Amino acid sequence: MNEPVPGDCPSTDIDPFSDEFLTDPFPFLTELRNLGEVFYLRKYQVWGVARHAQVTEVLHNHEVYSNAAGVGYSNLKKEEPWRAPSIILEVDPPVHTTTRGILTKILSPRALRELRDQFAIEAASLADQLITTETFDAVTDLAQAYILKVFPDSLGLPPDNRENLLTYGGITFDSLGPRNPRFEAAMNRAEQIREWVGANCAREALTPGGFGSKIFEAADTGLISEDEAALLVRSFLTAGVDTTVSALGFTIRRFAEHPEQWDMLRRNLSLARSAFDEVVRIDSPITGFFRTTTEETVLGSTTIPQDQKVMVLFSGANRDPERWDDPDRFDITRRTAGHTGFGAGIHGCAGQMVARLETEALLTALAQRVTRWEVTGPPAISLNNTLRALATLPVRAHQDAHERTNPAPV
Ligand code: OVM
Repeated sequence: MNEPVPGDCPSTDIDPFSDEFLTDPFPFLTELRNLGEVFYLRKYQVWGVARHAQVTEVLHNHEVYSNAAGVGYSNLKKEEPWRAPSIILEVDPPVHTTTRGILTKILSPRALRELRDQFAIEAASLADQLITTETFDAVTDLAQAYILKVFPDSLGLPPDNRENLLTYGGITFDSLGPRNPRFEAAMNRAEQIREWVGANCAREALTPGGFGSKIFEAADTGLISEDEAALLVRSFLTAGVDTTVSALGFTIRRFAEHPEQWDMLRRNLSLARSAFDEVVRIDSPITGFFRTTTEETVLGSTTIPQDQKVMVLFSGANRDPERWDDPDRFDITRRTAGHTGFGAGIHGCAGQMVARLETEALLTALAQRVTRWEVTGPPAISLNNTLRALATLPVRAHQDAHERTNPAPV
């Protein structure tokens, strides 16, 4: 094999797929940023970027930094992929241009307007139910319960066995890492779920009016084939559940830690949107994706050869002190534009408007009912090669009577 020579590029033994890194990546991300504009991850023989400037530079140059070899560690052009590659994420233009165009239309703010009321109804109903329980798990009872209701409903999926979506998302995000025990365990789970996923991407499974049937309408006009429509539906199943569940879990933890921010939201519900983006910035559900160089290129002062994997650490860019004032501070009034929690460039999250709409509805319903959050037991982090999330967060949702009628003054 033709080993790349790192030259004067700093290199490191930090392992972004180790338990220690996944448990608390932030000290490691600081180290990686401090190494330089580009670094070389010795254990995996790949390059990496963790500063905001280089992360955005890579993400905005899709011609040199390609997605067609996959966004994980393994090179899909050299290794047998475990599933058919995504026709929106794991491709470059011009294929990407067509599929992205279809999703952009289906997920436009205008198309999403009609979902707002439905999300608000479901959010209010869940919030009402949760406050009668008072103590619950913010991950399973709140984040998962809500997303597994509203997202598959919008897609048009049948109501049964929706927990499989969490399993499938977890498998896919683990599969983007190296072949470590987490990857192998994911492959073992994949077999049991393949058939269910296939069946739920089919035209017959999807109720009219949902995102899924709108994708099949694009097949009816000849823009994509029937098989491609099913693959695009699969992207919704993959990307739309674990990601928002993760963000919601972190949201509740952040507000439990920062009651003054919760008070601020309660006094001004229009902050729900920026609060969610601030969580996506500071907690970055997706740690990072890879790109693959299509030619020899210079990044910072490093020459990277052709056909090399580059790990793009969204979470590093999102805490870069060169870009953000006091980056570790949770501030729901922060101007979060430019965060890379949804990626950036042509592959920037296609579903981010849905995610914002979902979380805005739930945060609003909760802020109207809950006066403060108390964490009542140890939270646990779930270890996944790519997706950072809480596995559990036991909480009490307080509804102090005096505060409910008379919120604290500013
Ligand atoms: C897809 C896909 C897969 C993983 C992640 C993702 C966050 C999308 O299948 O298109 O977006």
